Amino acid sequence: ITWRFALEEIEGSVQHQYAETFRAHIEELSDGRIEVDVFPYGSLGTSTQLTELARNGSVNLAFASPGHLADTVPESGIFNLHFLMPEQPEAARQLLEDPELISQFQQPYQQTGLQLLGFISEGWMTWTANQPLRSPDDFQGLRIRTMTSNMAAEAYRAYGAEPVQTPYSQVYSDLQLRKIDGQTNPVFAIEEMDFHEVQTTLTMAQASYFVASIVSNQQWYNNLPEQERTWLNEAVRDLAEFAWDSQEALNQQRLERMVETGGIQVIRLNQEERERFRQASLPVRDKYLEQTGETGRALLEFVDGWTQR
Ligand code: 6CS
Repeated sequence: ITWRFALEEIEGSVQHQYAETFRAHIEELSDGRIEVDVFPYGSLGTSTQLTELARNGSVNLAFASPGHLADTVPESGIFNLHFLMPEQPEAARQLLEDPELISQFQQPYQQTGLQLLGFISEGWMTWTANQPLRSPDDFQGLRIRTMTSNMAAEAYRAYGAEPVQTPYSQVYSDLQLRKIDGQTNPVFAIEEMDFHEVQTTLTMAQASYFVASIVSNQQWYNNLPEQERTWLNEAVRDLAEFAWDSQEALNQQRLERMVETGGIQVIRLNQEERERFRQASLPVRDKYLEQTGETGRALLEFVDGWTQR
């Protein structure tokens, strides 16, 4: 038996490390009966296309980042909101693993033919440009590339930017050709996609975590023999801690590498600077509620509750 697992990231990435570990774990649990075929980003298409492949069953498993997915599953757009998740890494990890959170999301995912298996974080989103981005003033008219969903763009429109929504594979050349001024991603991704070659400055605002969902085709999931479904759920649960630790390590290593090679200047915002962004980000929550209604309100309250603990 072979399970096909599609990734939104290239070899060596957080998603790739996850998938390779998942593959080994499933093979072990099933005593070699189940093999996992991993497809790194590239041949199968953009994130949005991967989601289509998961919905129509061409692949069994896929990563689906809310930054792209929110146009299909509006509720998932909550992860595009800034200054919402708990800032402490341990709290953020526990929130993402909370079965109550997963179950609140289940129906919105299922409506599109996807079974949500879990969330992982890939670290803080950072901002790159050819200038520091210390306040919303620095964002005025900035053509910043965001992931393709509207919610992903709204977060930056609120700062005064002119977001450009494009697939991941297009970002490097758009930066190089100066079609865009900046982009936003976790550190590891900036390094592996070589964005630091075409950007001078990396600003760390700790405004939002990059969150990805792990999904499967819903019908495939429902039709799995019970034993296999158990292994699948077990593997996702068992890998949660690994996922968190591996993204932390990868982000750390690659930041050091970029700084050492003089690839990019790093700026960390202080609390006062962050507060200005937080204030500017708040109206985006209403946009989220407009698109998600009661389900969205419940999710927002749930996440807020975690943050205020
Ligand atoms: O920026 C993007 O589009 C992509 N970034 C990461 C880190 N993972 C997948 C996503 O598609």
